[in-house]
Amino acid sequence: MTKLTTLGEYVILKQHEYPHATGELSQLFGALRLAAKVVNREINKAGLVDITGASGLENIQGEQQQKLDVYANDTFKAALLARGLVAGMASEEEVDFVAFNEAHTAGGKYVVLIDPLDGSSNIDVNVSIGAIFSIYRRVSSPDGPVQLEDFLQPGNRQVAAGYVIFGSSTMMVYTTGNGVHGFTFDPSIGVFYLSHENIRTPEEGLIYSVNEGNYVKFPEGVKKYIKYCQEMDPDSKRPYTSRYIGSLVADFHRNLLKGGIYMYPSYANAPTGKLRLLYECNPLAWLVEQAGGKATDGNRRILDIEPTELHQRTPFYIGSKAMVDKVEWFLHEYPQQ
Ligand code: P6P
Repeated sequence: MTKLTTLGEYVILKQHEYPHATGELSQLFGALRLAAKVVNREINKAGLVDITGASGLENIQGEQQQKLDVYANDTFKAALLARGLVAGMASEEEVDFVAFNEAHTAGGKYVVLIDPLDGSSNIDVNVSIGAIFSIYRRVSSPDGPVQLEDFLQPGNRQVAAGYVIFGSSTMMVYTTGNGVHGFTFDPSIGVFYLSHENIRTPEEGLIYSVNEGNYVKFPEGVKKYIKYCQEMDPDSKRPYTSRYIGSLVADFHRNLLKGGIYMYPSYANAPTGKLRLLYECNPLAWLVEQAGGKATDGNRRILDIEPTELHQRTPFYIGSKAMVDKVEWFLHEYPQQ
């Protein structure tokens, strides 16, 4: 007999495990859950209504903003604002952080950083995409509006992190520091059911994910590691399998469950990599560590990087611990000339 536990019930059941649990984090998850359902509905209709395709606008990154990017950003923002627990939000789709200064949010003790729809260039070709979120307690005085310092905290200070993957099924995967738990959405009744409790990622994986089209630009150590993955060595089950969807949440989710490594190195035209530290790398880094994996920039633990800018990027190596250790070895053995 399987147990039917919803995301809402599970968060409340487990809230006693949060330090200083006051039920507020549970309420915050309610906002994220609601927004995920609303965005999921629009994504599922995307092929049917004129909401796909470019919005004609650009985001802070100068990337063509897809209409669903904007819709997802506004939906998460509205849901978080309504709860009154969040003092402000930073987003890939917002130039600066957004202070929630309304009277009912002034004392909000949390800030949320989000990539509301990562991989959105895949929307029109029906490839899985995702939302990634990261939650901190604010550090500035609750008597005043939220400050930049509330958002520029290292990933090791997160109180919750997770993602929603909008794929063949929609799932929410999160951690509050007590393991990683996955919930699958049942659209017929509009609930997320616990489907993957205490996710552990295999210490060794057989999948490597990187855009090999950039091979010639990669650091020497990355080139050597890719060749290592492709060598014939049955004892170590090589060659590995190459899988790269071009949608971070989809590649990460598959590797989390099956084992594997995702790499987005730095190279000449991306000297600090492409992925953003605060709302892409930090939340996924905490999740993978909570599941037994590892995440670095090639030298440092992602979660220990002290942020200096809201939209700063970082080289990103994340996944099965033995695989991340191995690429780090190659990076140190073959330092960039
Ligand atoms: P490239 C999507 O734009 C994204 O941020 C991630 O979802 C994805 O893994 C990566 O960029 C793909 O980048 O340069 O390989 O197309």
